[in-house]
Amino acid sequence: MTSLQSDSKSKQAPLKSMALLLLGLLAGCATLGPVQSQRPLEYVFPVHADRGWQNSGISVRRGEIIHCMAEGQWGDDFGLCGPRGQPRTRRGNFGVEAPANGLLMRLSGQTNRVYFVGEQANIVAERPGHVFFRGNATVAPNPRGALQVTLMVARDSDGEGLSDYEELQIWGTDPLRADSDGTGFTDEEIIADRRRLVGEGILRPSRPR
Ligand SMILES: [Ca+2]
Ligand SMILES: [Ca+2]
Repeated sequence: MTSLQSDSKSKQAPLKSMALLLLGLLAGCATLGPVQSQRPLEYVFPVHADRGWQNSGISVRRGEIIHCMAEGQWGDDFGLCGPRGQPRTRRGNFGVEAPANGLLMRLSGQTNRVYFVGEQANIVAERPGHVFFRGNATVAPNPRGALQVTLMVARDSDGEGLSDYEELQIWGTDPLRADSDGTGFTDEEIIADRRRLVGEGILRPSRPR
């Protein structure tokens, strides 16, 4: 390794530490309040195939993790399907390319950021607002049926992508420090490897789609 390469690498560690510190400070500003050590409440409600964007009535703050699970069947005269929709027919009418009749989510006032939920998704709220859902369909012949959606909203006080609840109750990391062990990697980055072994679990944030 040349001295130039070595010098460049040694400069990256403090830069990353500063970035992690800034991440924690910004998250702290965005999510003022006590650490959430209890499992978040579950809200269950229907989302109907024959309606447009439907307000769940649940509001979130920026930086919170929105955990969605859905089950049931809906559809139209072309057939019924579950929350994943019809994988062979994709549509992009709402700002996201997703299977037809798949379950979509967005926040109020955020028309240009729509997420495909499918059966399960964990989405970090990029802004405060109410959570809306609908099916990925515009004009459908005789839309019918409804999905049952279960929603949990979890605080992520240090903003690294793991909820306070999971950090305290499952992983044993510090919910107020993005880099609990000072290795230069966020807790979420370190836990990601363990998650690959144990499965999706709950409240794992998805990357933006
Ligand atoms: Ca966290
Ligand atoms: Ca943490």
